Amino acid sequence: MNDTSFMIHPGKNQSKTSSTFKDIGSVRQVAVEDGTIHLQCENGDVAILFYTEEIVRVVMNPLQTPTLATSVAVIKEREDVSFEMEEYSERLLIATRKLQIDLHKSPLRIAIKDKTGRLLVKDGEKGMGYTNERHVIGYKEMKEEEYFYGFGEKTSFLNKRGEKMTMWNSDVYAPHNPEIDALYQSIPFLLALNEGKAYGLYFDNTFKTVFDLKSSDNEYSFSAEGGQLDYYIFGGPTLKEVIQQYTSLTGRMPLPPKWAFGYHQSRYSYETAEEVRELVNQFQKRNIPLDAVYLDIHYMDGYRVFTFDPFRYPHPKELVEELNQAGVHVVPIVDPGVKVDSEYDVYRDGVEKDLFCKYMDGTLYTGDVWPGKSVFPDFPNKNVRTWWGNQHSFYTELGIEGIWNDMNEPAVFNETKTMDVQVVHNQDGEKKSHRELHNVYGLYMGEATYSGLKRLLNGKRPFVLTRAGFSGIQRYAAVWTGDNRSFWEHLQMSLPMCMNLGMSGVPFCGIDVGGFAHDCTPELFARWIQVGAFFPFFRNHSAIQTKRQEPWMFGEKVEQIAKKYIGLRYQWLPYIYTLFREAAQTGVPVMRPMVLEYPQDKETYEMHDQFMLGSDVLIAPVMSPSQKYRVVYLPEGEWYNYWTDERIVGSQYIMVEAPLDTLPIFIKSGAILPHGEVKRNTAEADRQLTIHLYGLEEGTSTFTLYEDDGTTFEFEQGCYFEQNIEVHYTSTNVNIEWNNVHQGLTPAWEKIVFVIHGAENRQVTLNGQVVDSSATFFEVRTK
Ligand code: MIG
Repeated sequence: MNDTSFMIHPGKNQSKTSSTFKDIGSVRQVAVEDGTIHLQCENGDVAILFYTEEIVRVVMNPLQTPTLATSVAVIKEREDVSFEMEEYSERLLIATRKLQIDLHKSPLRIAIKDKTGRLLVKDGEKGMGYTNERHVIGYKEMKEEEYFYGFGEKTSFLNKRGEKMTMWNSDVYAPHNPEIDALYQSIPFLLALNEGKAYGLYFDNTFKTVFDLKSSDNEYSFSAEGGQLDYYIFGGPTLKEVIQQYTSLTGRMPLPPKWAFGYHQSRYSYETAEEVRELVNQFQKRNIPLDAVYLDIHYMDGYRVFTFDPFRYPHPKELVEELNQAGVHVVPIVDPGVKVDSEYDVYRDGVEKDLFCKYMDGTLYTGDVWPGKSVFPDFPNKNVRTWWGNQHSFYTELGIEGIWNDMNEPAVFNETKTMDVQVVHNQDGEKKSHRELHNVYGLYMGEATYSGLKRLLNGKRPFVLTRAGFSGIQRYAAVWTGDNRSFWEHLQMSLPMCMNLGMSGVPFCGIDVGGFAHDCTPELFARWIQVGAFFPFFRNHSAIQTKRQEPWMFGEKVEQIAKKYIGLRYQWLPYIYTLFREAAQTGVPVMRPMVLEYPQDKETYEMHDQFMLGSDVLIAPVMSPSQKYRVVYLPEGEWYNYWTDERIVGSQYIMVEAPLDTLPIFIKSGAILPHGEVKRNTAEADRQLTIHLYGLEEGTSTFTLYEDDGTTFEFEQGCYFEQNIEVHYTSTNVNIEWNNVHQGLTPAWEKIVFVIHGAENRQVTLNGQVVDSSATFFEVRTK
């Protein structure tokens, strides 16, 4: 892939590109129609429109009146927002109740402020414009003390200021390193933080886009190889609100089935049914929890999707049933490439119905992938997606409820690594080049897969895992970050990668625990599985010909460590599940960078090596070899060491001892942390719920626990359980209130135990009563 050549910035290709840049120029005429402000400018037109009082959209089209159509990423209908507008000779002032736009007319420069007049963002020196190759580009000012997050799936650290990033879905097997800017996902969205306050910018353009926060110290640019300069500004003012606003526009994750949050085991490949049986046996024998096993490409008959190899997997239905009986789900891989084979029904049917990608002259596009010469479904077309979705009855009839989509950038074995950009998709009647729709191919495949499964599963929640995607991918699939390696550096990088994915609207994400390529070592594996247990998506996966990575492959000591942390994942599930429910409702991620919880604390702004799980839990993994101590930053407040209950005041860096079996975990005082039980898998219900209360000196804390059946969509009809736990601490008492918020379902708990940490020598009451020690359902313990 050649670097883009149209970027306008000092020092680079100046002579070549600066001559081609054309500023949009001055505003000549202003008109308002249907709530849209149209600006006719010297060198093109601009439209400004509000989606909500805090979301404004700006569209520039150099050639014609801007189209207000959106990409597939945007699902929100524009609200009817009232605004006031005042026109002066030099300026135009537009205000909703939450945002103000201060528009300078000649040349057109836009400043967006909050209702108090605080500047959120304004155009850079250059404003917006385009080049003679019709590349559109916008510039925004970077304030001196401003930090940048989001951008989806990117290598390197948390704060992206100083980076230049390309959005072009790419299969990157070469080791992921800070230099690689285009990976499998394209999420042209950023969050900017200045003095604790944030705004967001989403660039709704599916062509190859570039964000350049590197070439200038005081402005950044975002540009695209085609289409319009079409972007949304989210007014925040907090980072969490920016995420909520962005996900109100591009959608949120539907609640996945609970089994998707358990421990998953994968390998490229478990090559035979016998191997899979033996694998599951080992988990059972060794008492290690397991919720899912993945079938990589070897399960197929000559890599034909929607088939099983008759020799390696002769009776798939029996195998799946047997595993399902044991509470283990089977997740087969499904790639987009369909083998060209005139005896293969999927190929024949798709050709007959005209469902594969073609060139303008009608010839089929073919490319080489695993099956050899292959064709590719034209996913931007709705009929194609329905057809593809329906193919999944092949799997659902066997009892499969989860699908793993890979190679959907799409990856093709050729020099450009993808489909010919000259291919023309039929987007429901509109012909659009692959150049324009490349970045959304995986998103459309995700939609096809998720919707197909949902139709076929009769009320059960589907699980889809995807490698490629675009803004909005959270509506259909969990994301894993592709082919990492068993490097300590990749363990380190996995934190900021997933934190930024989470801030980019994708709460359900993870990495290949243990590393995909290269050989993992016992120490690296132990450290990786510890922290992996607290990532949103928890799957161990490794590549063919690398050291095997099942939890027992690194000796007895490491096996015990793996078992301990996989077990911990299950214990923590009631808390994690509640956080996922929150993510589904608000978009706020489960795995949170420190800055998301402590936006006023400058220490956190670039913190990439520790994270928060929800608001109350701090995870600080060890990520270097032979390291037995690490420095941890504890923000304001008081904290408890999860393992020792030691209380430590915050606003300081501390040194923590962390021998190989210890992942440093700190709990904020006041936290209410529900624990279930270690069990074989999520198919087993918790009989006991243990609620850990981390004592405050004085004050009140609350937590609302969420629980449902874990498998169906009945929670949407009210079939769920929500309990509010409120704890009042005084110098003499701990009063726990256990109040039902919603009881559409009765959880299976036979016993509820409150464990009080700290808050010594106080009288404990539950809903006003002193708890009788002979009580059978409720029990209170102090630690
Ligand atoms: O590398 O299907 O990222 O997880 O095991 C080639 C084989 C294709 C790439 C995926 C990886 C998967 C592998 N695939």
